[in-house]
Amino acid sequence: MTTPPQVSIIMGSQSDLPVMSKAAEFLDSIGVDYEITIVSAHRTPERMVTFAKAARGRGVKVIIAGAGGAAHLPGMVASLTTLPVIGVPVKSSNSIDGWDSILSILQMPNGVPVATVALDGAKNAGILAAEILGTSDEAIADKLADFKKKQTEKVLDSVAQLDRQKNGS
Ligand code: RP5
Repeated sequence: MTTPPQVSIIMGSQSDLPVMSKAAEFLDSIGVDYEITIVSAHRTPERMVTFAKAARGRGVKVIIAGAGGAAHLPGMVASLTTLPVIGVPVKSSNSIDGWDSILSILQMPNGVPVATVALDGAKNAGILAAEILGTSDEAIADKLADFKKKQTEKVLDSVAQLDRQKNGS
């Protein structure tokens, strides 16, 4: 029997995939299984309801939901499940300047939180999803610690390189 994916990545349209694939790439990089699909709040509302109601029972632990423009998907999914929902505002072709999707996802009313990352910030959504899983999974927490250590080292390498250039060595 295969283990169900712990992270579900959903997006409002195929056109969101270039942004949302960054969440998938991060989860791949640390070996966290996920599913990825399209669920549109406006064009497939019944699919959205079915997805959100079934996710917890299928073993999903965290939902990452991305959408652009009038971005109802993350909030509507959050209203239908007790799973944590991480929202990714997408600067889509129908966005005015991205603020429409940011505010649609960020400004949820009391009672229905969506953990909103930056505009097009799907990589951070992947990291946050892994951090949530890492609270009860030491192996994932260790991989996240390694990821953070490496990104710190990368910056320190750049600092050392700049210092060498400045000193002409
Ligand atoms: C939203 O409308 C989607 O999430 C997407 O960001 C945006 C544009 O969708 P398409 O017209 O490209 O399918 O629902």
